[in-house]
Amino acid sequence: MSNPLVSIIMGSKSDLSIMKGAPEVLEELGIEYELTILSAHRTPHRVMKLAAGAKGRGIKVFIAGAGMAAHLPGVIAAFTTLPIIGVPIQASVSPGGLDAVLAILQMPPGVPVATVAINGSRNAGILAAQIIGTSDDNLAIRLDEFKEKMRKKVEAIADEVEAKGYQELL
Ligand code: RP5
Repeated sequence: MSNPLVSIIMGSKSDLSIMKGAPEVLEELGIEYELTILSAHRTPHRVMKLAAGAKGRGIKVFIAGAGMAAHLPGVIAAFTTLPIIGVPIQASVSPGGLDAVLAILQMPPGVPVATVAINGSRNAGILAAQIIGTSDDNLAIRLDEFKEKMRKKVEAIADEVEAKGYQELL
């Protein structure tokens, strides 16, 4: 994409199937992004270069997903003042994803990273859109429409369960 506003990074190719929720929702909302696979531990110099140069390239928000000792979002935060949304990923050998949650949540004072739920890449995309939407009126309208669609969908289910009883929805 020619003018990406969101930079999506994940620690491994094995994270892609979970992280795809972020680019998917950004596409739904019409927001340009870049996406790559870089590791805080395996490719630290390239992470540093990408993070340090992002602001100059017009990036507004980072979404960084990693599992296990999930240092990627925090390492990006060390090199930029752009907001970073961390996605804790439940890796196959993880104790329920809590390892990544704590690694991303427990940033030292002065270097924050926003954190979504375990495997919450779609919410990370929506949050990135909402951050950008604070200074983009057209996007703010698209976000209102997005929420409205969600409201209607949930209300349709409420109407259905109220009319038919819960057994019909099982
Ligand atoms: C983390 O370790 C990655 O983000 C991934 O979630 C986990 C396992 O990585 P691989 O061994 O699958 O490359 O760095």
